[in-house]
Formats: sequence, structure tokens, C-alpha cells
Amino acid sequence: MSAKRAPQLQTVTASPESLDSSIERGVSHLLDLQYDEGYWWEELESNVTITSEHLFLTHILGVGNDVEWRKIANYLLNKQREDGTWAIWYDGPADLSTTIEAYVALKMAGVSPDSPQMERARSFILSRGGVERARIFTKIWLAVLGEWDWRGTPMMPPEIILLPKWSPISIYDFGCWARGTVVPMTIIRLLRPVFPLPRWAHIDELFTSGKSSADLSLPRKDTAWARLFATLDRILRVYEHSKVKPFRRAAIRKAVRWIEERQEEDGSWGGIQPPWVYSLIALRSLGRDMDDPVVRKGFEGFYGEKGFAIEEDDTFRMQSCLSPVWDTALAAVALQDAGLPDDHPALVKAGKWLIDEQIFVGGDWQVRCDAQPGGWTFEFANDTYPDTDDSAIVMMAIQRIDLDKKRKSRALDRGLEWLLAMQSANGGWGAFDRNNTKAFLRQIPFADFGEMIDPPSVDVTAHIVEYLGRIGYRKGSNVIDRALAYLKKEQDPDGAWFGRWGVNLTYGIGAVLPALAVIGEDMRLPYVRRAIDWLIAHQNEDGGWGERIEGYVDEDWRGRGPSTSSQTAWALLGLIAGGEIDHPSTRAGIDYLICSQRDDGGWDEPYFTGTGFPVDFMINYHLYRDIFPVMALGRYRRALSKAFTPRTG
Ligand code: R03
Repeated sequence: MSAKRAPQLQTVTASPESLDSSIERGVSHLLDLQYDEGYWWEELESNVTITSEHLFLTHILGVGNDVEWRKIANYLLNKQREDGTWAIWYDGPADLSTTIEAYVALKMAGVSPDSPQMERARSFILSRGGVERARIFTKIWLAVLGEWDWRGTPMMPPEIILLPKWSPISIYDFGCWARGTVVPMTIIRLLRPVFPLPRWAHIDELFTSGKSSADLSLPRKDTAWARLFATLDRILRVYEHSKVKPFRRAAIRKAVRWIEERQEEDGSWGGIQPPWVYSLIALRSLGRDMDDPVVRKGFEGFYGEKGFAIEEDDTFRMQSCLSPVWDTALAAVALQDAGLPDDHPALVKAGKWLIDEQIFVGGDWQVRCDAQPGGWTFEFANDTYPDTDDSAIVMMAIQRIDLDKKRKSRALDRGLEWLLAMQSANGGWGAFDRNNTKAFLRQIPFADFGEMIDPPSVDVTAHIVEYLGRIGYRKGSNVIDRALAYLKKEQDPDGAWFGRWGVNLTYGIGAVLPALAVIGEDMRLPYVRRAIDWLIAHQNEDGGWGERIEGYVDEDWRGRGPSTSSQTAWALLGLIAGGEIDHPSTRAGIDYLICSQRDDGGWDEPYFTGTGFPVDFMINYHLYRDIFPVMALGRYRRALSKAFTPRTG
């Protein structure tokens, strides 16, 4: 693959008929995938930790069953690579914690440690320093299973839940996923439950110098905050021995109530796996079991028609999260871009379903934002945590669909009011909360995975600006000017924008440029041109765009990687918005999409182009491959026809 120089493009020009036929096939493929109830919903693929941890959870709750464990083992073995390891994303580097968790799950499921698969996994684990080098979450799981010493995990006093929202640290300063995880974790860390494994499933062989002499020290970052938190951790260890803990009972009671109040309709917590499983383990540690209605509902929520579990052939896997609202809104936008009329039955059905998903009850976001509810969430059920990103795309989707006028305008009015109120002080939008920006929280000892806070991001902000532009907001309005200032400040020196929830710079630029175009920004301004030129300079020789996930941390991979349909589409959305309809780069990108399409109208995409957290937790959204190309091809066709039709009034 060539490096940073602009590649020679192969100039095969697809005919206008092939553009039409590609769009038509892409549209009919999407229509085939719509559910009868009106939504789209495909798998959110992540990595094997989610399924391994599900096996651990069934052990902890005492409901493990042989058939399911065998199917989990089959899935884990299918995902293992030649060298015995597992990764966080397709084609990614071997990951120690992921490989440890899969190894433990396989061993519990009865796979012989003498099998070549287990031998290879074990030798990788030991070569990387063994369990002592695993991340904190993995160590906590192992502690619950009796395979790691609880002293080798950070202190997390439950009293934190008593701190008011205005104190320097409050649970509301964590991003909502971390908050939903930390609260049950404080109970788990306090009670230090152990649900031991049978002797034959112990994992002493994963310690480089013996389990009993394991190094229990916590990983240390060398910053002032990290040193302060490390000192605090030592003080808390002394405090644990004190007989007087005046606030403990109140703290535990409040934490349990906090958890109970946040269980969703479908039994989940926050619609995502971590708060869900840790809430169940916290309740289990307090002595509750499957007879408890909260625990039962929580556990059963994983299964069923709209559950997180997927059984396929003789395999079983678990998803970390579900994306029906997001998939539906994006599919509807793409279909409109492709020219489906506003009264098309598929769009009307989708629009009605989306309107019914709007949330009119309060949630955690209210702690930092004084507004009435009116947003949308990502999943089927997650009333406590609507997000601004979904809300913006849903409103884009239903804006033009033919729906009952009164219902639609109520939905859009309330949604807009909520979105406007959620703008952060720096002009951008976070996904779930306003002003969730206390960066020092990234230094707590517990924080070695993912992200602890939910600060504004470029991609979310751009989606919201694009929606605001579509309903008439322009430069000069206070909301837009503040957002624009934020976006400009976030632009990288080379012209690109960081992709927080999608990989990576094509996602950022592909979100920002359409937003700028619609609010009436002058697309010839130097900062805009730099982004357009960035896209042109990073096209692959096959006409597509691709970015490896390594580019998040490795300059050499920045903006480079094998072409994918979603990333190519994002780049094209940027170029089209930038007015580069006739640029050879744009034409080659369109041709790449047309030529890589399958006969049935879909695209293949093994690469992970979505994120929960860049690098640490990656997502393959199974609909991205099919939605974004239709969006890009559709917008391209529309731009072409505009360019050739003489304007009348
Ligand atoms: C794309 C835009 C819409 N967007 C919502 C995207 C949701 C993405 C799925 C989130 O799933 C998660 C998985 C997670 N894991 N671990 C954590 C986590 C959070 C979300 C996690 C990490 C660190 C801490 C707590 C939880 Br502390 C597997 C806006």
C-alpha cells in the first residue's frame, strides 16, 4: 500500500445507468431488511469478552447450563486466531485481557487445557506477563471467580454516592456508562464476593511466577492527579479497618436504591452490558438470587426476541448493546437521500415507529441540564439515557416523512428543545450529558479501559448542527456560532477532524462538511479546503477510503487502511458537501462503491468502523456497510442532477 502521497486513481467511470441500478439495488436490499414493525436492527458486533463475561455471570448467578456453555465455547473457538489469541477487532493485534477472559471461559466450559488451542492461548498470555498485566475489569472478574486477590483491585468507597452533585467529585461527573458501572462496583468492591470455580478450572497456570506471589500493585500513571488518587487509595485501605464508618449504611442503601430505580423495561441497565452485569453481581453479592424479581428480570432480559443474545447454529454470543433506533434513523435518512418519496410506506412505517420511541420521562442528564425531556435513545429500552446523537439523526429522518402533522411537530419541537438545552459550555455536544468534562477523572486507578467522561465530540456536534441547518439555522445564530467555534478549535493541523464514535478521520470529516454546507458556510474557506484536500490525499488506489483502527494511536497509520464501504461513503459525503462533484476523486469513490457492491445490493465489511471507545472497545455495526453507501450514492446523484438542471427561481 502506498503511503501519504496522493495515489494514481484507476479511472474506470461507471455509467449513469450503473449509478441508478446500484442505488436501486441498495435501496431494495435495505427495504428487505426492515422489520414489520418499522425498524431496522442488525447486529452490533464487538469482541469475545462480552460473551466470556456472560458465561462468568451465569456461573455467579448459579444458572449456567451445559448446552449454552458448549455453544459459547464453540463461538469462542471459532473466533480464536491461528496463533491462539483473540483481538478487540477484526484483523487487530492480540489483546491480553481478551485472551485471558476467553481462556478462562473455555476452561470453565470444559475445554481441556491440554488442547492445542488452549496451549497456544496460554503461551501468548504468559509471554505478555500473565494475569498480573490484565486490565482492572478483567482482574475484578477474576477476583469474583476466586482467581485474583481482591487486594489487587482499586478501592471504590460506596460513600461516593452520597457526595452532592456540586462537590468536586460526584457520580454525575462520570460519563453515564462509567456511572452505571461505578455505582454497582462500589458494592461489589466492598463485599468482595467470591463464587469459586471448581478445582479443575483454576487458572494458576496463567501467572508467570505463581498465583500466591502475584504482584498485586495497581498500574500507575505518573501525573499529579494519578499520584493524588494513589494516595487516596492507600488512605482508603487504612480506613477500611476503622470500626467507625458513619456513612456506610446510608451509602449502601442509597446505591441499591439508585440501581433499582434505573432498571429498564427490558431488564437492562443503561441498555449496555457493563452496568447491566455489574448491577446483577452487586445484587447477587447482597444475597439476592434468581427468586428476586429485579435479578430475574435482569437476567431474562438478555434472552428473547429483542434480547442481546444471538444463537446461531451451534454457537452462542452476546452483544454489548443494541442499535435499533440508530439503525432505523440512519436507514431512513439514506433512503430519502436515494430518492424514496416522503410518503413511501416503508418510510412512514419507520417514522411512526421512531415517533413512538421518543422519551418523555426524566433521566440522569437532568442533573446538569434544566429542560423537559424529549430525546431519543440508541436501544429499544434506555429511558434514563437518551442521547443527543440519536436524537439529531432521528429528527433528520422524520423531518420530511409524511406523518400526522400534529404528532410530528410535537416530536420535533420537544426534541429540538431538548437538544438545544443539552449544548455544552464549549459550544459542542456530548452524547449523553451536558458539560461532562472533568478530565482528571481519567486518572483514577480504576480507569485503565475506555473513557470515564462524556465531553463534547466533533461527530455528535456536527450531526446536531446538520439537523439545525436543515430546519433553517444559519451562521449568525448564537447556537450555531458557538458550535462552529468549537468545531474549528477541534480541527487537527492537517485539516482532519477526530472521529469519536466512528473510525476515524473520514467519520469526523464526513460529519462536519455536510453540517458546514447546510448552515451556509463558505466552502471555499481555507479551513474547509484543508479538510477536503485531506480526503483527496488519503484515497486508496482502488478508489475507496479506509482507516485502520491503529491510526488512533499510531501516526504511521493515520488515515490509512484497506478500503471499506462505510468509510468510503463517509469520505464521499464530505466531498459532495464540499462541492467536489466533478473531482476525479469523487468519481473514483463512487465507482469503488458501485464495483464493490454485491448483486443483492449489499456490501461486505469485515472491518470494524464504529467505536464504543477508540481502540479499547470497537464495534462492527452490521448495517453501516449497507446504509452509508446508499446515502453517498443518493446524494451524489442528487448533486449531479442539480448541477445539470437550470435553476428556476
Ligand atoms: C454511534 C452513535 C450513538 N452513540 C451511542 C453509541 C453506543 C455504543 C455502545 C456502547 O457500549 C458500551 C460498551 C462498553 N463496554 N465497556 C464499557 C462500555 C460502555 C458502552 C465501559 C467502559 C468503561 C467504563 C464503563 C463501561 Br468505566 C464493553 C452516541
